Amino acid sequence: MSRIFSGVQPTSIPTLGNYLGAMRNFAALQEGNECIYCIVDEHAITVPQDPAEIQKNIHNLAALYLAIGIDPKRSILFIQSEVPCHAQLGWIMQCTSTMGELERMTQFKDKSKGKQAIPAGLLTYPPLMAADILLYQTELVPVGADQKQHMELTRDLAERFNKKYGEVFTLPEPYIPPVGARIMSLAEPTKKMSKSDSNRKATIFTLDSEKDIIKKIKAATTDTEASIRYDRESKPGVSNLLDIFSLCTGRSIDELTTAYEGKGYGAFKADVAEAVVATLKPIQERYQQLIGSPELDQILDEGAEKAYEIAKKTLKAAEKALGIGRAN
Ligand code: AQP
Repeated sequence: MSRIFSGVQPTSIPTLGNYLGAMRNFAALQEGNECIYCIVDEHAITVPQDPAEIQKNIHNLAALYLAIGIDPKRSILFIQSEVPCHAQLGWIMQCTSTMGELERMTQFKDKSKGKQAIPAGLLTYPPLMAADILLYQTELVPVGADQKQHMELTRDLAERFNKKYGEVFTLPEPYIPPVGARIMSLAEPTKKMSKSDSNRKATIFTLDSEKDIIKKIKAATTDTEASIRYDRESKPGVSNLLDIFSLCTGRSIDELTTAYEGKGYGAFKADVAEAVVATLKPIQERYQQLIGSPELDQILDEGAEKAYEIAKKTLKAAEKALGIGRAN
């Protein structure tokens, strides 16, 4: 049995990338493990958010977590800002990090590129993420490949703190799936699929209608070769669709390329779209039953209480090790 922690930002409706790369594993990992899942709203405000919009996204994400199979009887589901220990340990982790290592983070470089005034929170996002994970003495963190560098930093910070002040934190391991860890944009398949992509055609959202899914996949960028084979370098669009198809059906890439030999992109895309619709439909149906339910608030209240009980112990131990407050 392992302690699992992961989070999703309520920056929009989660994408097919968020689902296939991370959230799908959240549900599977509940079997035999102790899981804690978080709506990381403090991470979301590292870039400006509309208050009404983020409020809506928090509720939508809570319902979606349950719709993908997170069982609140087995797992803890809560909102990051409702457990103040995250911001508190986040500060301690900021004081454990150096500017140099934070400036080297690829996500910081990407998200700050071209910005006149860079929010300081974009730079200090990784120490807050480290705090999220370390507060729960987490052993395994299911994430997509884009979080690998932040996971390495989390381990470095935990190790640095432990060496200097004594063993407070468990060193977590990332759990990055072998396939699906990086679902690419449908419009620019050399770039990852993202919630905040301004081109809405680039991204499939988990709550997209059947019509929109079909339309977006039909318009997905491929190439002029007209052959369905897997090659991330020279055929990123087709390879991305093959990954999506394989993950949605459980059929291997080899099986799919054999089955579609000699067939055109039109027929292939139609079948990929059908597989995506079939994967998302049951989630969307459960989501519709849950979204207005008063049970949702109760689950989040209980989740925050349970999370706080665990988190406060680690925070206290870190403060005690540092000698701050009257912790001794
Ligand atoms: N394209 C992707 N393929 C596979 N996994 C992905 N993840 C994100 N994009 C892909 C994984 O989803 C989890 C939740 O992501 P997040 O909400 O914490 O933020 P993110 O990684 O920054 O995802 P987005 O969609 O790109 O959001 P925005 O646009 O708001 O920044 C993580 O485990 C992530 O690895």
